[in-house]
Amino acid sequence: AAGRAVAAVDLGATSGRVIVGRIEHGPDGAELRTQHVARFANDPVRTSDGLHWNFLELYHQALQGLAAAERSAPGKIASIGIDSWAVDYGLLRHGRLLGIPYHYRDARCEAGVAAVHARVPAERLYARNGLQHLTFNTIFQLAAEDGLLDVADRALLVPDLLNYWLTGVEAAERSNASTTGLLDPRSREWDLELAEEAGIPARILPQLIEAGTRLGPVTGDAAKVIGRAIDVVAVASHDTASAVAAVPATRADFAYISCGTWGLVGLELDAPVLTDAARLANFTNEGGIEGTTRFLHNVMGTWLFSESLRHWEPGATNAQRSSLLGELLADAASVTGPIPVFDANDPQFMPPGDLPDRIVRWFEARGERAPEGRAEIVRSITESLAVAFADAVETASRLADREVSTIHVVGGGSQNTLLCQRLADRSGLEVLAGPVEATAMGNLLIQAQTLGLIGPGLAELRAVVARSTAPIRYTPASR
Ligand code: LRH
Repeated sequence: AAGRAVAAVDLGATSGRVIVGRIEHGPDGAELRTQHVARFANDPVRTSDGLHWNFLELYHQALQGLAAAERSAPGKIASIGIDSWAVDYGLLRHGRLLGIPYHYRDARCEAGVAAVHARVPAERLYARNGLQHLTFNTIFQLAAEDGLLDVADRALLVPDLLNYWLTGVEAAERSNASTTGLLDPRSREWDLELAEEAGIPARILPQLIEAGTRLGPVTGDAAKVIGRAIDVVAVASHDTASAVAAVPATRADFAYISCGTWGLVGLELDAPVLTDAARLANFTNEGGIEGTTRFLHNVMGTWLFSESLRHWEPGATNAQRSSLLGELLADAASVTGPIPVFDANDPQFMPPGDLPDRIVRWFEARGERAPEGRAEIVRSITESLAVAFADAVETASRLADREVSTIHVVGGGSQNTLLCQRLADRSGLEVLAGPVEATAMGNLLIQAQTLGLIGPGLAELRAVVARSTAPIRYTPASR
């Protein structure tokens, strides 16, 4: 295994990165060392028919990043794994893409919700698929395809589509398939009966595979661009699944928040919770590795910051915006007096556009004092996220009847010290923050397990992360 490395392509809703990982042997066992070899923006594009991902650009950047990975360790990269945000897909016919994949924030989903609910009531849908109602769940998006399903012979989720372009293998990796609304959370098989009821042709659903399946080498032109025909491994291709796998928990009674564009707040369970109470609390049951369930709630997440900054600084780069956010958070920390708190779960914050204005109007509509100026708005977002996160942890613990002693925050949002401290204060629980790159680490370590570079099992994967990074501890302020 000497010198062997693995490469992760991790696509988030605002940026993507390619990271190379190596296993080293530390005093207590295997550790993971990571190196960023590429970072790129993910800027969606609006055309006359709606909001799309700049999909070819993402593929191009992934290939360039993988070429950089190969150059960084010539001949050493043993495999490649791809993960991304969930739910979005491309439709194909005879292997050809039938349109530019839509962004889940596109407004067309509403029509799909009405179409599906007319055939399958919400209660029945939850009993079958266990998913929190989000207008963009794949089942609703597919129902909004307006005739395209008559000609399509395949739907591939984003990482599966990229894997297909790289290797020619069509498959649906299960963790991400669990976000479509067409997978049975108990059997982990496609629910073909539900698909038929919802008017979705079964033929478009590809064969399901487990994370850790070897798909085969990169072929054709892609291999030339990368520089070598490296093997592709299907990882836990839902970014949240990879992030939760890489939570450095050392005990069982933890909650997690995978905090990026979205804040995914919940518990890891052995089985789905499909009760009416879980449905009404809008909790989801997604599938993780080793048959685990991600029982969680989607909270708006760092989108509230990033979309505000996009409005304030339209011409800035991602890097400029994140350094400005750092300054605003420092100012926000010293804002005194009562901080206005809004409902960070309110769907009106979902579409792109002037977010600070929507926040101000949220308060005005209720006759409450709205935050004024950038620093107070940033503080109000932070406080509102902390409240929503703490609520979701408490609700998860109640619905699943499980004690929680620690909240692990991973992902980009774990760098937000004000948010982590306020979460500890609001929840009364210890918060352990980091790693920032949990998703990429989960991606890399599932490959490392597939190749036998580390031992098998989720517990070992977590132990590697825990040995490789030291989370930052936040304790609740005494009240
Ligand atoms: C986070 C995420 C989340 C989904 C959303 C669409 O990136 O995958 O788990 O709900 O994107």
